[in-house]
Amino acid sequence: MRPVLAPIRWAAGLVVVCAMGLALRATPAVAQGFCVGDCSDNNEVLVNELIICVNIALGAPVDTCTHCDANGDGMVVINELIQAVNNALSGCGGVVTPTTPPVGETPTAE
Ligand SMILES: [Ca+2]
Ligand SMILES: [Ca+2]
Repeated sequence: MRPVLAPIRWAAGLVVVCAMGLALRATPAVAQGFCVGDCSDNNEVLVNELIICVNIALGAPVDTCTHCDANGDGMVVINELIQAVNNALSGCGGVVTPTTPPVGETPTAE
């Protein structure tokens, strides 16, 4: 990959994640006793923490911020990025177990 493409790839990924977070805006999600995406453990998710999570999803080491990895499987995938974005938008106040909608149902906004 040419170096000039890396920032474009990163920005495109962040835009996609933010758009999905807005589309699926839901109750704040806290899994495993921590707020997903809250790398600094201060009960809020900031843009720099979302960037860290996106970077982990793109291949950075997960130990950069283990709070991006909601299920502790050593990877950060799209649903975890969405949780982090939702927590950034709505706060870390709720205690909700991540769920997957039943087959045939689509997530609803609010
Ligand atoms: Ca934080
Ligand atoms: Ca994970």
